[in-house]
Amino acid sequence: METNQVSQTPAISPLVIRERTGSISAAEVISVLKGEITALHIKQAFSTEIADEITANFIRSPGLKERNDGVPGQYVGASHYRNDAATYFAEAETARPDVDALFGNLVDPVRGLFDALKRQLHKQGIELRLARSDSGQANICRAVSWSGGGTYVLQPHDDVAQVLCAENDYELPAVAQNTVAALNFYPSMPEEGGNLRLWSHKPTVNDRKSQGVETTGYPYSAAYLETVPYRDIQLRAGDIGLIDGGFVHGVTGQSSNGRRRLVLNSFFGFARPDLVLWWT
Ligand SMILES: O=C(O)CCC(=O)C(=O)O
Ligand SMILES: [Fe+2]
Repeated sequence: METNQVSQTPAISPLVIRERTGSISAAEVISVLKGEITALHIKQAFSTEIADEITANFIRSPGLKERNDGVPGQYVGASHYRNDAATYFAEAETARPDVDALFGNLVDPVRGLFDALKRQLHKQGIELRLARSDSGQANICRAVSWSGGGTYVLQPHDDVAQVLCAENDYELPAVAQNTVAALNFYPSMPEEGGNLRLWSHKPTVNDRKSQGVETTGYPYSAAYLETVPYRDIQLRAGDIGLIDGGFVHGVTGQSSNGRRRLVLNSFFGFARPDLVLWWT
């Protein structure tokens, strides 16, 4: 009993948050990868014209689907979450034309960041590439509009459990030993809410076990997080949020009328000292 209770008291890890307006730099991205920054919030990082066109393309996409994996939301693209590698990479291949079509004739800002980071890492002798298997390779991003009701449209979770517990046929589990960086571009945001809430806590395997979320990292209860300080990152369309996905985070409730919230999401991290993998 005693030890159980101890393991259920979340340890506090400080948040290092950098917020500014402008363009994201590869050097800052690498600081997140190295665990020096917990969250990087770049305001007005891409134009509202691009943001609006991506949003319009998402809404009319023939590839728009309802998630059926217990996390409420609509999406275009593929998620490795709770999928074996064969399923994920096959879905990624099928969805690629729909993901590409989100950007129409635009210069894709996610691809722009991927390419810049690839060049920067290459100078340091590090390869950046999409995760892959015999059945295909990951897409550059997936687009998601969360639709949970109540306090959170996306419940508090971490992004590491799903990587650590990815099956053997994935290249990904090695990345869970390092920072799992979660990259989010926001083409559309509601009038109110929809902010990214980041708790000062990086769960361990034992923490996850105690909460019954060992393989998913989702969702952490309000009771578990009660004593943990948090910060809200206030987002607007055109912003980028890059976080250490090992910290518990979630998306706050949003106004239900008006603009919907849309995120372009990708994950990346070191699989080896000379290899960074990128997936969705
Ligand atoms: O939508 C967001 O701001 C965060 C998304 C997220 O945490 C995830 O996809 O794991
Ligand atoms: Fe997440």
